[in-house]
Amino acid sequence: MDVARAAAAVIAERTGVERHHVALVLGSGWRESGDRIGETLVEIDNTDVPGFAQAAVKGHSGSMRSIAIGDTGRRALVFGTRTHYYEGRGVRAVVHAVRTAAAAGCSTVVLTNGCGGLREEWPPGTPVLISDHINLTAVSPLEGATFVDLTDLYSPRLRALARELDPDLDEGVYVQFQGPQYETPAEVRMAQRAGGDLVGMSTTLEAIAARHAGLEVLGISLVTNPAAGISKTPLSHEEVLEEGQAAAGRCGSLLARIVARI
Ligand code: 8IG
Repeated sequence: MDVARAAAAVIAERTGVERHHVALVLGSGWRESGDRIGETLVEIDNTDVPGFAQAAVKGHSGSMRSIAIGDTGRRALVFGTRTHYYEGRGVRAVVHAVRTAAAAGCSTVVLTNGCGGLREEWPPGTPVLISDHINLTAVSPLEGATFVDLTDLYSPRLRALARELDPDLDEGVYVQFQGPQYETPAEVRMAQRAGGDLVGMSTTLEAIAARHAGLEVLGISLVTNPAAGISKTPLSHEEVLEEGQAAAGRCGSLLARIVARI
């Protein structure tokens, strides 16, 4: 938490504002959407902020931005990249952005990701609200006897707001695997039988840390590929980036309208 406070202090100094209100973490396929949230007032290199590392995944930018939310005077803190658990920097590094957001004054975090879809009615390019999760990483960002209730972890209030803005939005259960390899078809079948709808390599650890830090959480996945065994073709990261660009219109407008109403 001390590193998060140090990070928030640098953000306050560089942006000239005491606090930010809403934080967003942009996952695979969401970068262009992030450009549509509002006017970027300040961009800060991740390497200038304590605890942040350069982007490890192609298509993620290694910076964070302070964005004006309309003319409300409110600010969004947009992280252009995230640290994944598979990078091996430990769980604390994975949830550092979320803890920094809380230390920077945010009361809400919007966690976005690119993921594999388990439902045939969700072709690549479909955004899906996360209604709940299954954390298969076998780790937690919480230490010691920290018994946090995760009922309604993904805010029913914010999900209702998102569906009001885009009535075609579906919801689903996100299953986090450690990665970095994609699932085997057998693992995808397991996720299906366990009640999952989406498979990915992020978000659940961040959501847990966010709840612990008192943040309201909204999770939105962009289905960028059918999960292994559901698709006929092998998975590729290029496909992920292409689908993100193709979906930027719908996803960007959704993000902008949600942030304006949070
Ligand atoms: I983008 O099919 C993206 N991320 N685990 N499985 C997992 N993570 C992903 C996938 C996928 N697609």
